[in-house]
Amino acid sequence: MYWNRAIECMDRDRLEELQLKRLKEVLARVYEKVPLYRRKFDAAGFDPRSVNALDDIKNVPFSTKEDMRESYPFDMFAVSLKEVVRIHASSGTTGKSTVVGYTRNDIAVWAELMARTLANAGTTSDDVVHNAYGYGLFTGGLGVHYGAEKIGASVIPISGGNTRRQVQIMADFGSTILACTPSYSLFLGESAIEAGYNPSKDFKLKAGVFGAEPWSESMRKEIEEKLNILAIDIYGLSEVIGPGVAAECKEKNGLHVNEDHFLIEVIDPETGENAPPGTLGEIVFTSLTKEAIPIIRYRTRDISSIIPGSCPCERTHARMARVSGRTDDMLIIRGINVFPSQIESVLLEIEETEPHYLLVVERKGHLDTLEVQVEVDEKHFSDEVRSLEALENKIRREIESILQISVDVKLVEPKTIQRSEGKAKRVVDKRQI
Ligand code: DLL
Repeated sequence: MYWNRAIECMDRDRLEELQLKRLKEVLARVYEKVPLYRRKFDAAGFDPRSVNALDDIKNVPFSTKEDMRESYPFDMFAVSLKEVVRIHASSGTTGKSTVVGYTRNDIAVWAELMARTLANAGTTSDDVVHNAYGYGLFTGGLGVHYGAEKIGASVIPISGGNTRRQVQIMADFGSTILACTPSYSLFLGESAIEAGYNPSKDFKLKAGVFGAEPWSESMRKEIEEKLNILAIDIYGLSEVIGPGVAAECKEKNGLHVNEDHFLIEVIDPETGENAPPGTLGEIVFTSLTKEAIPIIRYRTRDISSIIPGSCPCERTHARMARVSGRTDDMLIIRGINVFPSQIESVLLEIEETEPHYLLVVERKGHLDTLEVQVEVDEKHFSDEVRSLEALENKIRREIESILQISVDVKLVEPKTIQRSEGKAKRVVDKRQI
């Protein structure tokens, strides 16, 4: 099902004409309005007026998460705050988060793209959308919300957490579309069974839109079987717009990128050169229409490829393969982006611990857990058990206040965490997805 067939199945030549027109406009706009881009363009000797073909994008300098951090909070905005109607944020690599803004028009575009995404899963105005993505600074909750309202579906803005209640509401309200992270959908299914429900009989669910974290074909199979639904993969990132950047159609053979609004490239992360279609590399996006915070050749650190050939659904927009990894050390735990450096910065502030730590990530019964093991210094380790417990609690609270997810902290004896001669191994990810 299409939300906007004319655009989604647009003739490619016309689509590329539209992209080129929008690319020229956005380059001129950021050069004028955002000092960071002006500096970058000037330093690289790039004149935005020199772009005459889409391929000329390769002459444009990249932008990165570091640029966003340096511009914290609003320096990459191309409009004044007066024109911004919404602010979202996601984790940064250090204490500072990555902040993004939306004008009224950006919100309208976002709603349109999320309507397309939800329509891909068959959502219509007859549906009840159970939206268990988090509402708040995270873009998942409100992104799905606006798309579902645009379609005219009935939205249940349940947000995350309180799983027993979610299960009951899903059954009582007759939710038909589930929106949440793929791991949470399995946890919901399992909790429903534990509570005595039979998801195939007691729920009216027909499809789910799952994303915000990596998942696999085998996980899709499990979700589809357990919940008796169609499960599609949806992708996005705050810097580009949030969810709504790309989504699978019912063919489930790649995620159609909303190319009328975003230009996608795949590059070799080492050389920065464009990679040929079908080759894995780092995904780079340029937003073509964003007003509040346009991003130009933004290096996502996500690894994927562009799938050559056309899709039987007749959509002409390029398809990207499901995201298979990252070029950096970002972890996604229960849908929340976590950088080891965020935890490190907390540990470094704590006098009683040594700067040796290990993060152990596991998936226990479909839910991710994070254990932070950290060495206590010699002096404090001889202390009594009670004060060690108090220290564990203190560290846990500080980390939780920064990450916004629960963690376990385990203090270990001095010199027990394995030392490395090269790059320290800080993370053990035992999840198999
Ligand atoms: O996770 C936006 C989103 C919300 C997407 C709801 C889909 C559904 P951020 O918090 O900024 O935004 O995190 C973006 O999450 O760079 C990827 O590494 C990862 N990610 C998002 N979707 C997928 C997916 C939202 N379908 C980061 N598969 C991205 C794999 C994903 N990874």
